Formats: sequence, structure tokens, C-alpha cells
Amino acid sequence: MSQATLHAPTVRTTCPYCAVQCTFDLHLERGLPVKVTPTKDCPVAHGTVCKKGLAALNDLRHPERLTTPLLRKGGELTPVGWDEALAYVRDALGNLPPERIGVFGSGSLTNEKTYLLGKFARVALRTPHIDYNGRYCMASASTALNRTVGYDRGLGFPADDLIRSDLLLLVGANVAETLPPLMQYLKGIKDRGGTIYAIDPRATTTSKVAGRHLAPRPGTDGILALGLLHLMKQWGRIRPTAPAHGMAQVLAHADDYHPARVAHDCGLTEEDIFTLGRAYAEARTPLILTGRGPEQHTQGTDTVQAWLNLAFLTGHFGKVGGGYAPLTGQGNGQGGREHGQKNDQLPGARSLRDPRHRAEIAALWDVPAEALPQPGHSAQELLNACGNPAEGGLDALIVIGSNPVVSAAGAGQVTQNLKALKHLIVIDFLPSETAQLATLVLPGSMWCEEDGTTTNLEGRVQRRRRAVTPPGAAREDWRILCDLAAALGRPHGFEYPDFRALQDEFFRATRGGKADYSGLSADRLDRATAQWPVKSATGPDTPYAYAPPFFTPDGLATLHVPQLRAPTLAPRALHLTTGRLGNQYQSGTQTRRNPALKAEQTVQIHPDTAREHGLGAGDLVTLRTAHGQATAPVALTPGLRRDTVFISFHWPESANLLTDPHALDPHSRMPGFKATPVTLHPAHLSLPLPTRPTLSPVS
Ligand SMILES: Nc1nc2c(c(=O)[nH]1)N[C@H]1C(S)=C(S)[C@@H](COP(=O)(O)OP(=O)(O)OC[C@H]3O[C@@H](n4cnc5c(=O)[nH]c(N)nc54)[C@H](O)[C@@H]3O)O[C@H]1N2
Ligand SMILES: Nc1nc2c(c(=O)[nH]1)N[C@H]1C(S)=C(S)[C@@H](COP(=O)(O)OP(=O)(O)OC[C@H]3O[C@@H](n4cnc5c(=O)[nH]c(N)nc54)[C@H](O)[C@@H]3O)O[C@H]1N2
Ligand code: SF4
Ligand SMILES: [Mo]
Repeated sequence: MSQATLHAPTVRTTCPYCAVQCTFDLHLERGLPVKVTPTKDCPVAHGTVCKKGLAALNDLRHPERLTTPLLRKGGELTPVGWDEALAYVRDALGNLPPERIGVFGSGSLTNEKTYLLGKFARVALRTPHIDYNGRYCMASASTALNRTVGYDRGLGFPADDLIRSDLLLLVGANVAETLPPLMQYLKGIKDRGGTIYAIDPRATTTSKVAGRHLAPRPGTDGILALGLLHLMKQWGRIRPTAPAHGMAQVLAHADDYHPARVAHDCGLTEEDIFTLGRAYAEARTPLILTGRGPEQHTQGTDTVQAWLNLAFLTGHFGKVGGGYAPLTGQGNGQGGREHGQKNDQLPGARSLRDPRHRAEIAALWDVPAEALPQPGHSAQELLNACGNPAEGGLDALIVIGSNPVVSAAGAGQVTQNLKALKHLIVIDFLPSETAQLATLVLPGSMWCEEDGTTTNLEGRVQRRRRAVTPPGAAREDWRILCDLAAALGRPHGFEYPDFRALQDEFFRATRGGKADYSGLSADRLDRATAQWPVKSATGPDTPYAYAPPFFTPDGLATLHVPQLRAPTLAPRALHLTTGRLGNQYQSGTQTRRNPALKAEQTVQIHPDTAREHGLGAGDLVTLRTAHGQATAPVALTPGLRRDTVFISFHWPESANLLTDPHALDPHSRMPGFKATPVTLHPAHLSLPLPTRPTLSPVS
């Protein structure tokens, strides 16, 4: 190592990817970050990282990095200067009624950008139609927690407490691939003699480490939870965490869920139900963690509710080491769902429907409260409305931090809708599939090119620090949003002299909200991270969030009776479920280009099912659903249920050509990403293997 390297400066920041938000030291050489070192004092990872984080710098100066605005001229995206790009925005959006313009945000954005995006939509565009990709992610868990205890902070306790659990139920969470540093806690639980169950239709890397695996049919997790509640009632194990509304109804409803019925609906044996029930009844600190497996269904909210009810009624919710919590996914999935990019939300997890909340934020933003729009379309409805007068008709959409052409349900239909828009403006740093459809692409900033804060899966706020400036004519995202407001002739409220001014306004805006960050500042966060709420500059943070009294008008929780149906399949149909691979991230914009992160798309099928369909390993199979079709090579997967197939959604034209853009959870507006009836069709076997799966939407 050269002397220069040894003495090179380092900048401490957080990873661009998942909700663990590992802290890194970035080593700089000649002003550019060249190496990532995990830091031992990272509160969750404690110095471990995953491959994605270590390789994150490969995208920073990637040859495809966007360095200039691109405007569609004569059908082609053509480099232009910022003046021309902003003049386009002025002419394009300035002449549209506000309710014809939509904004689509992201749980990848820092808290400050999330806050600014919500303000931009309501104050500069004056549109009700802003929502974000967290609707596809945490919305069902968040909705269930909010309606039960009045708020949602992901893990209600520090991650270090995970090892205090003596029974961990990982329900549809493949943490070995998706939140790898959490594996040290699984080891900790086992070292202390605890038991871990992975509940997943597939055997996964996680289930192997867990040691116990139950594979219910996709979409039946809530019924399994009802079966456990039924047993706990029979066995006299009901001792609620606190008095609550709705308990009698929830307990009466569980009477119908006897083990024989539950086993039948879930595709398990009665013995499975009893064994799990005994383990739960005997555990001192059972902890239920849900991932996207049980949540991303059209009955996702009620499914989570069933697990939450179980934890609450057996007295574990809110207790150290036990209870129920969802595992947050995106880097700022937690903060991203608190500060106003949600269609019905104002900063600090306030409600856009609440007159008092509207007045508080209107005063801060210096606008009349009546000028703030009411709630608009949710994410999928927003995309369904694009270019589509039959579904609420939007003419223009601004997308930042998401790639819905790959990640939205019914991506074939969504692609057609986006093409039908008059104006599609995408702020990204790489040419995502969505950016490639845009009429205007604005080159934004990557994680280590900006300051800000993110909130990790334990509700802990940490600083992101800028190590380098964006390349070429790329700009920091927050500046782009302010430039757009100015181009629209609405600069008032978007004239921050510097980033600190925006950040301080953001912290102030949360004062008095449920997600109160008002005691925080960049300086305080330099000294120590903090879990919200943090209500004053000198006051404490809140490591434990879910203790009564809850954030409800009377301080009590309200349990809801879950309405759950077991999915039915036509003859010959199978369940299609979707999810993630360890080496790829989300819609893949940031990881498919990264040579350090090799992965391939396959369709995982049980060997017996494959044989019945005349398929062998590596054969191309076409998956057909009511919404589209997709072709990819078969991977024989013995640990998978025979009635289920699995495909990842990291590649374009894959999983989401098969999912339904219209069926949504009535409470969370979540699409059914994880259960679609599918049929298998061997593709022409003499075809060469494609370098990436090829699919076409059903016309
Ligand atoms: N490598 C990697 N890590 C990531 C991400 C990524 O894209 N790549 N994304 C981040 C984000 S945003 C998120 S939300 C998290 C998600 O993290 P996870 O929730 O762990 O991810 P998934 O793979 O979507 O789903 C988890 C498991 O659910 C199972 N499953 C499918 N259907 C069902 C069902 O009906 N019931 C049950 N019980 N299980 C089911 C799948 O087989 C899968 O193993 O990961 C975060 N971390
Ligand atoms: N079938 C199926 N579909 C799914 C899921 C599933 O399990 N199955 N999971 C769902 C879930 S949980 C999620 S979270 C979504 C995620 O899917 P998306 O919402 O598409 O999220 P990403 O792929 O992370 O997209 C991020 C895009 O924004 C860019 N970007 C990232 N950070 C920033 C930033 O700070 N600024 C700017 N300007 N651009 C940025 C990236 O380059 C990329 O193009 O997918 C959902 N879709
Ligand atoms: S992707 Fe998640 S686990 Fe991996 S380094 Fe980044 S924050 Fe840590
Ligand atoms: Mo997510």
C-alpha cells in the first residue's frame, strides 16, 4: 500500500442498498472513493457487510452513468443543457392541470429528499397524486401496525435484542440473502439454545441455517397464525400485552381455525401445526418477524394482522426480545414511509386528512391549509392512471428512485401506460428501463454524492455523508427538485441557501408528529445515532417503541379480525411466487451492471413438478398467467413445494409481466406479488439459452 493510500482521507457514510444501512468508511484517492471498509461500530452489522455493499462503488463512475440531461427529440433521448431541460419542464407541466400530474418516489431516497418530494408535489405542483415504491414493500405491515397501535417503527427495539428471543419465527423473510448481517443474530439465538423456524414455501439459505422449515402454500400465512391463536386459546395461553379494543371478537373468530382446517388450507400436516404451536406456547420470548413473503398479497394487511394479534394476545408484543415486527427492506424504507411522499401523509407521519396536521404543516410551508391537496392515487393506481383516461387519467409523471417498468405489478401494462403519457420525467443516475422510456431524463446523485439521513430497520437515524460531487452536469437530487420548482414559477419555499437549511427545516417539520425527529441535528448524529422519536435536542431517543400507551386517541390498541381466504387453483395451475437473489438488488439497475455481482435468472421448480411437465434442468420454460408470459431456464429446486414455482424480479420483462396490476389489498393497496396462478409450458428445447430471459406481454 502506498504512503498516499495509507494517509488518504476517509468519509463515513451508509450503504446505498438495504435497510440494515451498514456504515462504511469510504477511502478516497485523488478525490474519488476507491474502497469500502465496514465499520465495527455499525449498530446492526457490527463490521460485517455483504457483497453488494462491498461492490457498491463499481457503479459510481460506470460508463453508463448519466452525466447530462437527456431530452427526447425525434424519438431519441438527446443530451441537452439544464436550461433547455428546465424550459421543457416549464412548458410541459406548467400548462397541465395539477391533478393530471403524478409523482412516484422511493424508499431509497434520504429523509430530506423524501420530505422535499412531498413538499414539491403539494406546494410546487399542487397535485394530490404522489406515492412511492414503499407501497410495494412495507405497506401491508405498516397498515396493520398503524391501525392497531397507531404507528409503525419497523423493529420496535435495537437489533442487538434479537438474540434475546428463544423462538424466532421468520415468516417469509430470506434474511441470509436479503439482510445478511442479521445472520449473526440467528447464530446468537442458536448459541443460546433458542429455536428458529423459517416459514417459506421454499427451502432457502436462511431455512438451512434456521434448522426448522415449514413450507405453507403461498398466501396462507395468516391462516397459520389463526391456527396458532386457536391453540393458544385452547391451551389457556391468552394473556394480552395490554387492554385493547377488539380482543373478544378476534378470539371468537379464532375458534373456527382448528388444526385440521388450518393444515388443509396451508398445505401442511396437523402435526406441523401442533409442533409449532407447542414451541410457541413454551417459549419465553417468541419473536415473529415478517418479510415480504406474507405481506405482498392482496390480503397482506390481514395476514400481518393475524401474526400481530397472536403476539399481542399472548403478551409478547412490545416486550424485550419477543413480539412481532416487520423487517424493513429498502435503505430508507423506514424514513421513506414517514415524511410525506405517501399519498395520504404529511411529514412526521402526520395525516393529510387531519385538519390539525394540515394546519401545522401549511404554516411551516407558508401556504393556506386549504391549498394542500387531499390524498391522491396510491402507487399502483397512479401507474394504472398514466395515459389512461379510464382510470383517473394522468398526462405526466415524475419518477425518482424507482424503476416501475421492472418492479410494478403488471409491468407489461404499466410499460404501455408510461409510453402513453405526454411527459415522463425520470431522475436517476443510471439509464433504468423506466428512464429509457422517458421524455426527459435528469441526471441525479448517488448515495456518496450527497448529505442527508436515513432511518434503518430499527428506526435508527444515521448520517449519510458526501464524499464526492456528482460527475459532469449531474446534480444533487435535492437541488434538482428545487430547480424544478423554480422552473414552474414556484420558487417560494424551495430557495435553500445550502443543504443544511433543508435538513434543519425537515427536522423541524417532524416536531409534534408521531415520527418526531425534531431533537436531531447533523451535529447530534455525528456524536451518536438515535432511534425516533427524539423530541428535544437534549432529550433521549427511544430504543423501545412498542410499549403501551400506544399512539392512539385513548392509548389503547385496536385488534382487527383478519378476513382471510385460502387461495384456490384451477386444475393444472400452480402458485407463482417471486422474490430476491442475494447478488441482485431490486429492479437491478444498480446491480445487473456490476461485474462483481454475478447472478442469473431461472425459474425454480420442484424436480417432480418439472418431470410431470417434461422439463429438465436448464430447459426453457414459459410461465403463463392471466396477465402475461415469461420464459427462462429451469432450476430444479428440491426444497420448493411441488405446487409452487419461484422467479426473481431483478430482470426486465420477467416476474412482473406475470403479476396482476389491478387486484390490490383493500387496506394497504399492495398488489399480489407473491401469489399468481400460473401454468408451465416447455419452450422450444432447441432454442439457445438466452443471455437474459425473454418475455412478452400478452396482447
Ligand atoms: N439481495 C437483496 N437484498 C435485498 C433486496 C434485494 O432486492 N436484493 N431488497 C431489499 C428490500 S426492498 C426488501 S423489501 C427486502 C425483502 O426481503 P425478503 O422479504 O427476505 O425478500 P423476498 O425474497 O422478496 O421474500 C422472502 C421470502 O418469501 C418467500 N415467500 C414467497 N411467497 C411467500 C408466502 O406466501 N409466504 C411465505 N411465508 N413466504 C413466501 C420467498 O420464497 C422468499 O424466500 O430485501 C432487501 N434486501
Ligand atoms: N414481483 C415482484 N415485484 C416486486 C417485489 C417482489 O418481491 N416481487 N418487491 C417490491 C419491493 S419490496 C420493492 S421495494 C420494489 C423496488 O423496486 P423499485 O421501486 O424499482 O426500486 P429500485 O430497483 O431500487 O429502483 C431504484 C431506481 O432508482 C435509482 N435510484 C436509487 N437510488 C436513487 C437516488 O437516491 N436518487 C435517484 N435519483 N435515483 C435513485 C436506481 O438507479 C434505480 O433505477 O419492487 C417491488 N416489486
Ligand atoms: S446491502 Fe444491506 S447488508 Fe449489504 S452492505 Fe448494504 S446495508 Fe449492509
Ligand atoms: Mo422492498
